[in-house]
Amino acid sequence: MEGNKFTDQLFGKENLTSTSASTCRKALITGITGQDGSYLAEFLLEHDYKVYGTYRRLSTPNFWRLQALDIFDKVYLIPSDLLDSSSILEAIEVSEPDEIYHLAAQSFVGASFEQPIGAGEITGLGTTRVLEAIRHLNPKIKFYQASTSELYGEGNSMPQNENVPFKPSSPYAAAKLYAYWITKIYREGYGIFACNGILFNHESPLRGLEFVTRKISNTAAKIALGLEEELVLGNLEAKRDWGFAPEYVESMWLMLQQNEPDDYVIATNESHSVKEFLERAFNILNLDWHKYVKIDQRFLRPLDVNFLQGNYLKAKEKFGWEAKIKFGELVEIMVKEDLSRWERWRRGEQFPWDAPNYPHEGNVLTRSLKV
Ligand code: NDP
Ligand code: GDR
Repeated sequence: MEGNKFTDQLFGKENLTSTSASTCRKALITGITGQDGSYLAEFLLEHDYKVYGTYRRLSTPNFWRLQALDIFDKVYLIPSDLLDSSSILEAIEVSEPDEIYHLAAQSFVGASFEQPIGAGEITGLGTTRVLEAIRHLNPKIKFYQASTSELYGEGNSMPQNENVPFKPSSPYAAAKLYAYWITKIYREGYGIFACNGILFNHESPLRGLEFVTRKISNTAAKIALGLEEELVLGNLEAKRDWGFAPEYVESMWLMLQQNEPDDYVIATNESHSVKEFLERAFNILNLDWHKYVKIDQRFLRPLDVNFLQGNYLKAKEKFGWEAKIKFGELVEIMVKEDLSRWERWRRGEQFPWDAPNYPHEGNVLTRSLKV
């Protein structure tokens, strides 16, 4: 098998405890339809895994990311919902995985203020449902939990590493805190090989449109082409440690290849504000963002996290992971891809892509988004 160039160069095969991934191992990804799920599926396929993924039955199919990466026909799909334990049991029984990457969650922090109970049920308890299924069916399955920098919350010491205490600031983060601890509890209590990847924000052209980076890259591209007139945002001062998603999913895999299960921060150790993202995105398009951006209280959260920056030294020392694509290049990748998509759309091309079907935010109503 030809190894993945990025991983082989960066990490060296000597860091891997098990095989060089040449035998056909099986992985189950919960949330394979999401940004990380689809990139991880691509990565694991490149490493000769047989890849299974869970998806929710929806009235309209949502496989555009798998189609965009041209792997839709290469993965096995299993219907399953985190609210339904029996469907999780079934997914594990059907796939008999060596590794489970638990990525499924209600992942939008803003929405967790609107649906706090769902956040707890899906993002929190959903993790226990998967771990319980592992405990009952096969405790030898390795488990990756998608933990998050949101655990650190507001007003913490910085840059944040694995020893900084958590102070969650949203229902999402509170649910993820529960999931973080239940992962440790199953590791220490039942000997399950379970790892928390504490990943800081990671973005890509496959990012959901409600997240601020893709909202900016997509709307800026439309403005440049005369398809949109303004971009309405909330807190421009918030700072995040933004990396590139395809690099981050590799760290998930690396965590599960170590001798012992552990928890790791994955980040770039750089922090930039939403305003800096705006500036960079509009500059790439030769536009002045001040002319197009409006601030609306409706996009402010009841609580927000204003500063995140991750110290990933442990992951670097343990398995050589390091982000290559930093802020400036990340913005450029996203803006150029959204621009190219809208240009192709104007030419009448059809390809897997979410934006044309996305509702205009002016049409979306919630308590905080009341007009
Ligand atoms: P996405 O929102 O793109 O994907 C989330 C996935 O979860 C989708 O496949 C979604 O399915 C699925 N899902 C949602 N609710 C349920 C449910 N009730 N039952 C089963 N599946 C469900 O998120 P990302 O790919 O960006 O993130 C992956 C994970 O990593 C999430 O847990 C997120 O919280 C966490 N994380 C993400 C970071 C980031 O910056 N991206 C940083 C740190 C952590 P559907 O397509 O049907 O909606
Ligand atoms: P985040 O990402 O909350 O960090 O969670 P998001 O892109 O939603 O917000 C980042 C920051 O930008 C500010 N902001 C806006 N956000 C959105 N979505 N829309 C706006 O119009 C807007 N204006 C300003 C926000 O207030 C915030 O401060 C992401 C998710 O992927 C989580 O699942 C993951 O755990 C964390 O990253 C790490």
